[in-house]
Amino acid sequence: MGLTIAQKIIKEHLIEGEMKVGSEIALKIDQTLTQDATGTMAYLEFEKIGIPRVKTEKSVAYIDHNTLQCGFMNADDHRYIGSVAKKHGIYFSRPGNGICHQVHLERFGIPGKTLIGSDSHTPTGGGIGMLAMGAGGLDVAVAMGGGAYYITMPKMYKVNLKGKLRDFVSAKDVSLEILRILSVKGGVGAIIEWGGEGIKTLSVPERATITNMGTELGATTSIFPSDEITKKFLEAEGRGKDWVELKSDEDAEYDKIINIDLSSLKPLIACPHSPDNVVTVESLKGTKCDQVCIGSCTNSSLMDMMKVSVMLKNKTISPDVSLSISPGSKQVLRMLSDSGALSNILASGARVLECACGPCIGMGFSPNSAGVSLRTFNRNFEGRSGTADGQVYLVSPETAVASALTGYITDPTTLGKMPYFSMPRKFLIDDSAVIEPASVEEADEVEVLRGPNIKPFPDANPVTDKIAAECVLKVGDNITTDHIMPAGAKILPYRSNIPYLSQFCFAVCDESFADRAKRLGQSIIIGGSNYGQGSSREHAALVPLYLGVRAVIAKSFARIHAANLINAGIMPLVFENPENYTFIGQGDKLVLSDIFEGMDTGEITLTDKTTHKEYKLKCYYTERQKEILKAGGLLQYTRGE
Ligand code: MIC
Ligand code: SF4
Repeated sequence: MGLTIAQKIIKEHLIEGEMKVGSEIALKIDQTLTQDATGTMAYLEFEKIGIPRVKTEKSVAYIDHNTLQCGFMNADDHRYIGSVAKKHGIYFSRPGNGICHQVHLERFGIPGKTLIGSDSHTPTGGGIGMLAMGAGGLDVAVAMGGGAYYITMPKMYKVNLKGKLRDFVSAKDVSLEILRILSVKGGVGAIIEWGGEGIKTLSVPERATITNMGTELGATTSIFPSDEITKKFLEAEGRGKDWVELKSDEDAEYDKIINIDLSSLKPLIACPHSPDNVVTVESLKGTKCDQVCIGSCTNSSLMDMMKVSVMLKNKTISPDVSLSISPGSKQVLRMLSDSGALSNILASGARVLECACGPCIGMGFSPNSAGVSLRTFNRNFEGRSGTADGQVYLVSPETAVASALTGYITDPTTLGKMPYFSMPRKFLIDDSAVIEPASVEEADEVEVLRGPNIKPFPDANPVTDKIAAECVLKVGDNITTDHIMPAGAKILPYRSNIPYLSQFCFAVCDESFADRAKRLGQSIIIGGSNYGQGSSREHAALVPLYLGVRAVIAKSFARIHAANLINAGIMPLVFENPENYTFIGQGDKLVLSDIFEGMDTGEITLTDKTTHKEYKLKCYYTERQKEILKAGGLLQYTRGE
């Protein structure tokens, strides 16, 4: 049997395990990336592991999330990351250089290599044929130290594209279409390979928009072949020598095949508050909008910005709309500026923000009360924009501009013909904002600079044979890590201060959660399906650990979050019969017994002392995961404590 692209890369990087769907495999990791909001924790963990220099081929630390500096915290964290990177062999991308995924694609990604990043949108690298996955900070720290990355061998899905996108319909609409088809759970446990004749019409940045948003499907990652188009992109970046061809075998087998005709796609829009809540833009036409934001790691490439520029040329945005534009990288911004395209944007009345995540993570530019905000981003979870009742819709850059001009949700295909623009054959190369690490000889002299905002890790809490604890919180389906550990400009600066962060845990669902959990000392959470979807932030596990959460029992879990729970020493457990979720109430006294035996048999008994009922729970831990849980987490396990 032939192999898919992902299977070929996995085979080449396999350290342990069998390439059998559902079994645990260990992969050699060639490259890592971190961003600042998860990076401080990842580097503190790396320091604890105690390896002097990274063992990867390339590791890069980006500053792109926490760029508003209201007080010393973020600036201190930037300084810490810059110094720790210099000491341990990591390249440092300074604030202003751009969003990690955009810059990594431009300057560092290599087809056929493995990449893990402490950010869930790391699969953006799949746009040039990397096997790129989001991971918890601790997993990235271990990989930097030369350790393997463990995943469950995924299923393989294939999306075949045919035809060609019409004017004003773009890669973002392809992402929304696949979300409409599969939903935010539809990619769980799978790698999505994109192929078919239609991919020849998509440039690398367009492919990267699609692999970026594959994260919203819950997929392990998404990948495109590395072909002539990839080669041209790398050549334009002055990195033609990094190109290798990658394609699946003719007789590769897939668990699911989906066909999409690009020619028949219409502009789509994801309504509040989920990326799979997709309808046609046409169906919402005439809805008034207050704010439009263009940028984020999904739609901030030069191509996206050029489209925006030509559509805005000689036009002024609606006086009722506030429009922000954040180019994805310094390369993009300089090219916009040098070509004169930036001028159209500025003249239109748009506000140009720095090359960073910005509004996507609530780092400024929150909408007005109950404001309708159209964003070219990838997530519209409730409250994420920083305005609790903000109504965030996800759209393409084309729909964003059309709506900013009219002041109403507007289908861009009604605007006639897309104005002409051309893409340069060579990109402007300026790596001056990437600081090289110190040489091995000089590394000892580098001082790591720590600010007062760095607080110690929560204490490990090794799993015991019996856990008796109250159900402190019961939540529904599709709970995101933004519910568990919200982000935003006010909270993000405390990513290295778990005690401070803890007061905001689950505040979106229940403001009393943190106090109640603390008072109980130890507790259990009950969740629905796809618990922990969204970001890779390990804080969504470390903060509950700090608050005494010992286990989360849910109908199902999102991949990265389940791994983060285990890494933090918290047991993720799954209802054998999902209907039993209904019978357990918040406040019930729960007992998990004979846990060690249950970990071996894969079945643990839960007794609800309040209702006097018993339920069977499933756990699918590998030998390694059992040891991690018994050690109280991956850090303790790695250090042999
Ligand atoms: C996000 O888009 O939610 C983030 C912020 O980039 C996160 C990482 C984080 O929480 O720091 C992600 O996607 O992993
Ligand atoms: Fe940054 Fe938003 Fe992308 Fe996360 S999704 S990396 S916050 S731009």
